[in-house]
Amino acid sequence: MNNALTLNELANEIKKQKSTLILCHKNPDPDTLGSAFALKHILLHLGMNAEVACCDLAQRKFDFITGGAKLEYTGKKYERYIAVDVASPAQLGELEFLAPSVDITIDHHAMNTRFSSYYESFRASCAENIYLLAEELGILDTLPINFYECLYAGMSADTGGFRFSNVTPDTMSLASLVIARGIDHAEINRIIFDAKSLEEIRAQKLTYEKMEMYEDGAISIIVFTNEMKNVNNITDADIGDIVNSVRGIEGVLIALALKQSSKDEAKFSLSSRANADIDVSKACAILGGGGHKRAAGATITASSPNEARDIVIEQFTKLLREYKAGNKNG
Ligand SMILES: [Mn+2]
Repeated sequence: MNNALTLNELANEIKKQKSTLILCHKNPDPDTLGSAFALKHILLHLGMNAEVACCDLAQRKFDFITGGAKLEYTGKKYERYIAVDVASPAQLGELEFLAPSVDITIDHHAMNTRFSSYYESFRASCAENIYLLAEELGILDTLPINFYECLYAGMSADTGGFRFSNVTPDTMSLASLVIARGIDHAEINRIIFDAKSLEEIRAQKLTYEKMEMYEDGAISIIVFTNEMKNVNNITDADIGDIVNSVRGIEGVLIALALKQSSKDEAKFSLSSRANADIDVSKACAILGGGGHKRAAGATITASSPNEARDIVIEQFTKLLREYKAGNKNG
């Protein structure tokens, strides 16, 4: 049954002694990884066997969260499956076939499809929910420092270093409690935001060369093709947050990144970000995806990169014009 769990019910479920596989979303970011490994700390502390799996490799620089674990799904059977920061079965990527086995989802996406029993709160990060769970279990003082490093990584990453509009007084209060545990928060932020591989820098350079602007510079888009990746020795992990490069340009209200799939050249994964009060998840929903109001995604099927771009630009141009018309009237 796909019912909503209260925090207390979630804690009671978590306490049941079951071997557990924790699932992250594809292209794993510090929130899904931090939530998963923090939850693993909780389960280990409660005396259970727990592992984390993801269809994609985590970036090496996130070893401080994963401990360098491979995250591959081995086919081993577990008594319980928990998805963290996963909004829909499709977000499991190649592990989507495990979606029917998921017993509990812990998430913070407003557009979660509730594919299992779920605990959700619309906090800025999923990591905050894991903190609340540990608090409910009464074990905050007994968890290792790495538990707090994992949570801080998730909170900081999903709020852009506590700069995005999703930050609330609750976010800052929780971050304060996490920092009080003695973590090296400056080093975590340096790793997340400043440490880039040479390949990531090369991808960024290419992005600034190839990006296109629409609607008088209010929409920026980069279409990252397989050819661009192959010629420049760039992997999908290197362009994970490339949308932030086109988002930083003055005057941009909607930033878009389309990445051609390395496995299926007719598929393009779309990331969208809003620099104003524009609900980009609406346009993504029309395109078959979803996400948060100011950060959402979808997968586009098209016969060429240009066709994929045109499909996306059409929807977001409409969205932008609606926003501008609304501003004029209001
Ligand atoms: Mn998240």
